[in-house]
Amino acid sequence: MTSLFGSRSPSRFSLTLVGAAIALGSLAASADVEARELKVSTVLSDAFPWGQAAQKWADLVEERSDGELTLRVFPNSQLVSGDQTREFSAMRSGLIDLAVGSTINWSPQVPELNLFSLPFLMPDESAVDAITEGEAGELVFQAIESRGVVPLAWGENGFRQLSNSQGVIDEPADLEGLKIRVVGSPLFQDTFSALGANPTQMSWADAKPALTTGAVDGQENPLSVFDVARIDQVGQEHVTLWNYMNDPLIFAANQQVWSTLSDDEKALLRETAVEAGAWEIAMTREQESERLAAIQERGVTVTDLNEEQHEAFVAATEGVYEKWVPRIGEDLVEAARSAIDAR
Ligand code: X2X
Repeated sequence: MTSLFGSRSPSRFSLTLVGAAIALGSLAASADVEARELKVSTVLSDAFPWGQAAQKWADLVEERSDGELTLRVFPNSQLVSGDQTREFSAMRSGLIDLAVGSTINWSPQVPELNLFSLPFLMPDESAVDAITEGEAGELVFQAIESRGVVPLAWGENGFRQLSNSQGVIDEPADLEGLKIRVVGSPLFQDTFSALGANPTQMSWADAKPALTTGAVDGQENPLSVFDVARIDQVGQEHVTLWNYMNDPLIFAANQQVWSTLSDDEKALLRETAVEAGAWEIAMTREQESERLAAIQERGVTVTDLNEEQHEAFVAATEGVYEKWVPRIGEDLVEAARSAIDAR
C-alpha cells in the first residue's frame, strides 16, 4: 500500500506538471497563432476581383512580414453565415479581424456610406476617384472610424448595371412591376420603388437561386460579377448599362486587433491594403471592356442609354435624394458634389 501510494504520488504529481506544461504550451501557441494570423472577411471569392483584392493583400503582407503576419481570407460571407449586412457589426465586435467590404453592405451600420448609392451621383470613374481621394472620402473614413472600425484603403466592386429576364429596359416604364433583387441598404428599396419596380432585398447567397427559379426577374451588379457568376445562365438575357451607382470596397480592421499591433505592423497592413486596392481598382477597370464583350458573345442584349433616356432615370429617382441626403449628411454630399464638379 505504502509503496503503491509512494509510487503513484510522484507520478501523479509529475503528470499534473506535464499536463500543466502542455496546457500552458498550447495556450501560448494559440495566443501566438492568434496574434499572427488575422481573418479577412469578403463576400466574393477570388474568382472575382473583390476576392482577388483580399488575396493580394494577404500575399503582400506575407511577403513583407517574412511570414510573421498571415492574413487568411474567408470568402462568401462565411464568417457571418452568409449574411453580408452583418459583416460590419461582426468586425466591430471582434468576430472578424479584417475585411474587404462593400459600402452597400456596411451602410446599415454606417449611414454615410449610402453616399455611393445615391442614384446617378457619380457619372464616371473619375467622379468616384474624386470622392474617395478627397475630402469626402476622408469624411467617409471618419464615419467608419467613429463607429469602431479602422478604415485602411479603397478598392472597387464597380459600377452596377441592371439585368433582367423579361426584356430590354431603356426607360423607367420598362421596370414597372418587375421583381428586382436588391442588396442590404433600404435606399435600394426606395430607388427601385421610385422606378415602379418591385424590389426584394436578399443576400448574394440567395440571389442566384432566386434568379434561377424566376422568383425575381432581375438584379443589379457590376459586369465583373455578372460575368464571373455567369448570371446569363440563369435567364438574365438583358443588361442595361446605366452606371447608376458605383460600389467602392473598403479595407478595414477591427479596432481591438488594430490596437494590439506594433507600429510597424500597422504601417505594413495599411501600405499593403493601399497597394492591393490600387491594383484591384486598375484591374477591374481595365477588364471592363472584355467583360462586356464576353457577356455579349453569350447572347445577352446590352443596352446603352442615350442622354434623354438617362435623364428620364435621373428624374424618376430624384425623390431618393430628398429622403437620403439628410441621413447621409448634407456636408458629406456637398463635399462629394464639389469634388465631382472640380474633377
Ligand atoms: O450582393 C451583391 O450584390 C454584391 C456581391 O455585389 C455585394 O456584396 C454588394
